[in-house]
Amino acid sequence: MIREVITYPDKRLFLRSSEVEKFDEELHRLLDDMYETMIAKNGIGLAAIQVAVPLRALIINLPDEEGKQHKEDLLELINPVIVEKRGSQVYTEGCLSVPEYYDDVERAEWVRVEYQDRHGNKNILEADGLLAVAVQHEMDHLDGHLFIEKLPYLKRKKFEKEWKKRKKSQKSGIKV
Ligand code: Y12
Ligand code: CO
Repeated sequence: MIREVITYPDKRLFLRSSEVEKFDEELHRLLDDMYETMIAKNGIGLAAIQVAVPLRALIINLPDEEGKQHKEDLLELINPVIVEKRGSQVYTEGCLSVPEYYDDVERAEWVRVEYQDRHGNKNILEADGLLAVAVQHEMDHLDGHLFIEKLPYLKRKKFEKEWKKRKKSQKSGIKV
C-alpha cells in the first residue's frame, strides 16, 4: 500500500524515532509499504518517520548506471548505528519530505554501520560514495534531522523564504 509521505515543516519529522523491538508481520508490512511508496514517488531512500511511523527503520534502493532501480538491490536497515566513519564528500541532496529542493551537503565519504534485518538478524554494512550519503541522510531522519538543517545560515534563510513564498502561492493557486 502506498502511504502518505509527510513533508516539511510537519513536527513529526523532528521526532527521535524509537528502536524496533518486534520483528513481526507489522514491521514487514511497514517495510513493504515503504518500498512501494518510495518507488511510486521516485525516491531512492526513505525512513519510517517519513510515512509517519516513528521507528528506527529505513530503506535504500540506489539506481544502476542506467538509472534503473532493482528490488534485489534493496537495503533494509533496522536500528542502524554508525560505528566508524572516514573522510568527507559533498553531494547535492534531495528528500521526498522536502519536495523540489536540492542543495549541497557535506558528509563522511565512508561509513561502517551495524544494523538488523527485518528478521532481527545482526549485520554490518560498509558504504562509500552515494550509498554512504544515502545511509547518513536516512539515519539523520531517525534522529529527527533533515538535510536542510546542515545548510549554512544564509542558505537556510533563503530556503525558508522560498518555502513560505511557495506555500503562499500554492494557497492562492499561482505557481512560482
Ligand atoms: C543521495 C541524496 C539523498 C538521498 C536520500 C533519498 N532522497 C530521495 O529519495 C529523494 C527523492 C526525490 C524525488 C523527487 O521526485 C522526482 O524526482 C519525480 C523529488 O522531486 C520533487 O519532489 C518534485 C525530490 C526528491 C539519497 C542519496
Ligand atoms: Co530524506
